[in-house]
Amino acid sequence: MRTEFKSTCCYCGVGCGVLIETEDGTITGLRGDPEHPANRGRLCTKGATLNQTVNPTYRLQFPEKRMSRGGAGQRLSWDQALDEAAERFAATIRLHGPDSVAFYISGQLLTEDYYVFNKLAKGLIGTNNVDTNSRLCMSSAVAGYKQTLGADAPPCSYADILEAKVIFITGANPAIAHPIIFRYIEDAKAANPDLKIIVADPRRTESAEIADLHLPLKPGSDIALFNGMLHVLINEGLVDEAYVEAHTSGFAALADIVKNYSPEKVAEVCGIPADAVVQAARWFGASKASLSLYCQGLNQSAHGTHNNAGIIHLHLATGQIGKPGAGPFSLTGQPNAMGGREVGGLSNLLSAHRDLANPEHRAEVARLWGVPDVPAKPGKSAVNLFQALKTGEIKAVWIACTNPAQSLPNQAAVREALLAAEYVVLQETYGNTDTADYADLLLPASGWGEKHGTVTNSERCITRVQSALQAPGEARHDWEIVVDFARRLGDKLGRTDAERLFPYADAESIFNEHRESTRGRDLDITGLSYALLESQGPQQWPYPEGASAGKVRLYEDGRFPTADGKARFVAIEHKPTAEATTPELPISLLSGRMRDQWHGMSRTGTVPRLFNLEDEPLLAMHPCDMRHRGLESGDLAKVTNGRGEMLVRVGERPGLAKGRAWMPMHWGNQFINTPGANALACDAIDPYSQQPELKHAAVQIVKAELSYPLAVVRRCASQSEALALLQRARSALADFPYANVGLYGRTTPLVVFRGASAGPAADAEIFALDRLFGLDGEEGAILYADPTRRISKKAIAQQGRLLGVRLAGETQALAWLRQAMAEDELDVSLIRFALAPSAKPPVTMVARNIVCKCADVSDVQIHQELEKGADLPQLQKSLKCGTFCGSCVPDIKRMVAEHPPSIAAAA
Ligand SMILES: Nc1nc2c(c(=O)[nH]1)N[C@H]1C(S)=C(S)[C@@H](COP(=O)(O)OP(=O)(O)OC[C@H]3O[C@@H](n4cnc5c(=O)[nH]c(N)nc54)[C@H](O)[C@@H]3O)O[C@H]1N2
Ligand SMILES: Nc1nc2c(c(=O)[nH]1)N[C@H]1C(S)=C(S)[C@@H](COP(=O)(O)OP(=O)(O)OC[C@H]3O[C@@H](n4cnc5c(=O)[nH]c(N)nc54)[C@H](O)[C@@H]3O)O[C@H]1N2
Ligand code: SF4
Ligand SMILES: [Mo]
Repeated sequence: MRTEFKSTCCYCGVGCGVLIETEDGTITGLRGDPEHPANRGRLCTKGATLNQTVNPTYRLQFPEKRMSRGGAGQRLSWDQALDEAAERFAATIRLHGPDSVAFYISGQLLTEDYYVFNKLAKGLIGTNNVDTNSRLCMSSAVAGYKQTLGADAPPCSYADILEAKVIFITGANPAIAHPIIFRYIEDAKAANPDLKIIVADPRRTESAEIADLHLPLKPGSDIALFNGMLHVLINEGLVDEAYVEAHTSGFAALADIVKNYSPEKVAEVCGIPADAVVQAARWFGASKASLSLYCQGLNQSAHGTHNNAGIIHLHLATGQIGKPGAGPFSLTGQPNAMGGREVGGLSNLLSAHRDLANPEHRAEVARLWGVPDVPAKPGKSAVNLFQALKTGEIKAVWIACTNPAQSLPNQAAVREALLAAEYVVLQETYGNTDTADYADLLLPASGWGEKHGTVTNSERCITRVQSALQAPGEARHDWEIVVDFARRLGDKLGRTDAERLFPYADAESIFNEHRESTRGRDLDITGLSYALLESQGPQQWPYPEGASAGKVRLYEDGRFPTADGKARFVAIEHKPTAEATTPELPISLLSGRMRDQWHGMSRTGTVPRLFNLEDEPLLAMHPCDMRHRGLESGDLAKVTNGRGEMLVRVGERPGLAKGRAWMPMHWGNQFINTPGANALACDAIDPYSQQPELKHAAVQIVKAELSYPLAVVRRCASQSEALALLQRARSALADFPYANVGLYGRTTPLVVFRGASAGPAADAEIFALDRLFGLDGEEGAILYADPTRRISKKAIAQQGRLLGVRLAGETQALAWLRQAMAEDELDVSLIRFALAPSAKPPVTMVARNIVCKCADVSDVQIHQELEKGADLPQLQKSLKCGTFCGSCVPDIKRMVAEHPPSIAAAA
């Protein structure tokens, strides 16, 4: 029987609703939930391919004990595994005290999962050592909101995007990182051509394409820009003095500071024209509704809290807050970073936005939980937590739903810390993340589509997530694992209250307890229940008992949750990046996201078509910086600093100013032979939020003299076959100084390997590669060799179709070959071209352009359907193009309009 379940996309903080269709327990369909307020049926590429991540190949299915780190695993029962973990944790706590253990969890857990982790550490064990990957993500936004507005609450809603007259996007690239929000920005621009969009980003990003004004400011110089804009607002009489007077404090002190931030001075500090600063300030201040959207470009900085304060100041000074289309809207990164903040899932927070430093708050939470007290001593935050593991101050760590051996900065130090730890538990959905190599005990968790509970998105909207699928093997829900462990640990510690503290039989009873903890707080959700969320759909907080709707907008009355009810200006000054560039390290390295990959790629990295945009990490550089180093697009470069090094292919990006380089954060040891961007990233932290400066590191870049390239493309019969081959192929990553492996393709999945070495590869090495990819046979083999140039190529065809190609010494054909194989176009007459030394495809091949990137539909396919007389609705039905994010619908409409009526249609 076919059933549809309501859930959410488990990727970004937009929090799109999805409908999962199943038949007899297997997933048969997926679509955007037309009734979900976040997306109204739309999905981006990642959301639209979630069904393709439901593949058990790399899933952890049973608890597993590792005899040595990275060594072979031994299957355990859940009883054995949790007893062992409880014994190890109890022994450590008995010997070294509660602060010798720690939990490092994630903004991708559901609220219920998060709640019990927090209670386990702070309520049962008595340590505040529970921190999360939100420390790498939202903690500066939390601290920025609290310093200025008094509480951690994004005051806006997505609806404000459509009502704004000026949108200021700063330190965010929503076209890539929050695609459905970007669709709203496009809609707003289409509906109101007078809408002014300003983008402040050191790079000319995909989001900057829509901007009326792009400010390519120097990395880390945002405070100077914001203070400079405030300077202009004051000088030009654009400050809303009545609002400042009635609803804020601290303005005079900041006004005094910004006297020194003339547009000319700011132009110098930020490296942008003075006119542009004035223009941005005028637009922002004179508009009826100014909305700002910001994310990691502000947060991931050693002065991230003040970056956040700086943008919020502009709203307070002009009264652009608490009204339609206006406000400082911090975009949340992870799907439930908001939920984590709500339950106090950081080492300095407590349930329901309470502060650990506040004795009353501690007493309230202790009362709610029925424990004598919660510990006062602040816990360790992410970077410090791993440093304490290294020094032995913390001895045992429980990691859940995050991959620190890739995502934390300064990987050499992080990996040393993990090796030094006495005991590492990893609670994961997948067994093949980089952190898994450092675990002593692996616990299988249920994942997307399987889990149930609640999540909160960027606009404070809570959605009930239903479980549609059975988790594979013995995987269990995260909250269940925690509750079971907590009871066993309580037992071993001789605590009689563990059963009482963790009585939950289902996620709903955890939600109900969390709900009670919010009573009377700014995020009061006492009016919500699972039943209400199910019958009436997602709801925004606050939603107190007796309410009939949540709040779309906060602070409409100008009252703020501070002692005097006034918002605060903070006296902030420009600070440079934590690490200055020097003649030895002259390039500022930025890192961030690509549209189709998610963080460490444990899920998106199993879907071939999500590699079609880029299947190899690329370091983007300015053409002058490249020329200066003798680099051309496609060359390999070595990026180094005192923390580490990385070999990476370079590409030209004129949108990047000189002296800057950019690299995606996604690739780690599962796909390349280094830990990736975080081998180099800087671990300096913000003093208030303790968020590390992941966005900026000073590096040197030199040409890597690896003149001998190798490549393999191998067609697979199914996704599972491709994933199995990909796993085996990972063993070859260590064999070449430069190497990467990944997937590619549409209906036909491919595995693609690239390597490079300084001199020609030995015959034995090449043969080993052939064998690894199943290309060592003679049958159907086509060979090409040029021994003088050490070029050797081999293709294997079966039944007139290319099965795989290995190129050594010269790999120019790789780009088109991969494309042709993915489309299954290379018939026997063309196969010989596969071995030709040419970067160009054979002339008889049809070149195609992808029109719908979400459904991966090309112009050729659309023309084929148009020939049959299809119109837009029919195209949407047959090819699914234009049915996801909708951004290609205008292009498809144009193609329909331009297509001559076919004979079939005319008849
Ligand atoms: N496709 C995809 N989407 C994602 C994710 C993903 O992994 N993949 N992850 C999600 C998560 S957890 C997060 S936190 C968000 C992140 O979302 P974003 O923050 O929007 O994305 P990033 O690419 O990390 O960085 C945003 C921009 O900050 C700019 N930037 C760097 N330094 C500075 C600076 O000093 N000042 C200014 N003004 N800008 C600067 C970068 O050039 C970059 O374009 O994305 C979420 N969405
Ligand atoms: N250089 C650089 N580094 C960065 C950033 C950057 O911009 N530049 N951005 C930072 C930011 S903003 C973030 S948010 C972090 C993200 O960094 P991570 O948290 O390390 O990223 P993920 O790969 O999403 O890790 C989540 C893990 O949880 C697993 N998982 C998924 N669902 C479940 C589940 O339901 N239960 C359990 N137990 N496990 C599950 C996934 O398989 C995955 O391995 O990276 C940070 N690191
Ligand atoms: S915008 Fe894309 S990744 Fe983000 S929640 Fe929506 S579908 Fe998922
Ligand atoms: Mo994030």
